[in-house]
Amino acid sequence: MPSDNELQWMYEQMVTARYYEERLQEEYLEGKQPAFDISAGPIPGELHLAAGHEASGAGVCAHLRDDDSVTAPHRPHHIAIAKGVDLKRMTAEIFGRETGLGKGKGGHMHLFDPDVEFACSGIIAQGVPPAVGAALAAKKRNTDSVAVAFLGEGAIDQGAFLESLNFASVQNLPVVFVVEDNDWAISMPKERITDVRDGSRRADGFDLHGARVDHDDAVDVYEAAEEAVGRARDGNGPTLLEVQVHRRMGHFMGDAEGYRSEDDVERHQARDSIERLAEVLRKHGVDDDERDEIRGRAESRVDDAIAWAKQQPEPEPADAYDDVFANPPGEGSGGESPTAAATDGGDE
Ligand SMILES: Cc1ncc(C[n+]2csc(CCOP(=O)(O)OP(=O)(O)O)c2C)c(N)n1
Ligand SMILES: [Mg+2]
Repeated sequence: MPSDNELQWMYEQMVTARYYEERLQEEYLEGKQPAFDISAGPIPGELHLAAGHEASGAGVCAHLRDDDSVTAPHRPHHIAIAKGVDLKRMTAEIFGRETGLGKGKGGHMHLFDPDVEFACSGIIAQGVPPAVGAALAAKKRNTDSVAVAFLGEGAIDQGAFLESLNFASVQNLPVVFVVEDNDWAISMPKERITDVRDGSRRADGFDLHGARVDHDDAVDVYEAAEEAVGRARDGNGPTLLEVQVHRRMGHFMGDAEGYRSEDDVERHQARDSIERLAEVLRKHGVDDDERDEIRGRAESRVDDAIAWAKQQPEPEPADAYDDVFANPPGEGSGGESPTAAATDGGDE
């Protein structure tokens, strides 16, 4: 059972993530209507929200230190927040600003914060082999840091994931694979992806530990992750942990969800892990005022981060290729530099 401090910490991460995404939603929709123009407004591009996944990020990251590595998928905010990613620079990145974590070039699916060893990617299961690499590095350096790879249940047939399970098992690496099962991969229901309802059973095929948490209860996730992260830290090898979460919203902002029945939406919205944790806090003597104080602190932090990010400068177009190519176009590779294109009138 988490301590009272840990319960409050998890609650704070979860309400921060939920409120952060509510605020991002408002910003995102600005300028996108009436015909949904994905490139318009202060947050251009796609936006995948994780409302209903918060218990998984908080329950797992409660056991991690700054030097533990985390890789996350395209729905990363709740995990990034719980891992301690710099909220201001993360927000600036999402708004495409110069002072963002990736100088505004990555957007919300490509957040990298080396200070807390966090990375995410829009490519499904992409983060799994790098997490295994980080675990191998930790083992070779004789440190006790661990690596955690988060992925969606829609990614569990990726070859890279299955190869990673095998390599981690055979090398006894300090890594935890966390599958967030929200029943959907865009419009594809889980039963059309796999006949294995309990994804953690795949661990058996590689002789590693497997566990499943059947509902997005932060305390249950905390306890399952305590065992998995502890096993990794103690040198006792990898774990595949599946967590049932709920996708309270569409796959991405603007998803009309024509493929999804009303019942399914209601079912996913009925289970709110934040409300469940509030109930646990109540039972542990944390009264309404104290919970309001936590929420208030979380909301001010988010509001400050968004206000700060919106004041940050846009990147210079001439810097578009910096940090992107090893041999930038126009510097000996035969291509044309963006600066030259801009002065020539370009070839758009
Ligand atoms: C290699 C790869 N193939 C396809 C896609 C397109 N794609 C984006 S999200 C997604 C579904 C992901 O489902 P899941 O892993 O369950 O995560 P969820 O969105 O449910 O959190 C797909 C197929 C991609 N990004 N990368
Ligand atoms: Mg999914």
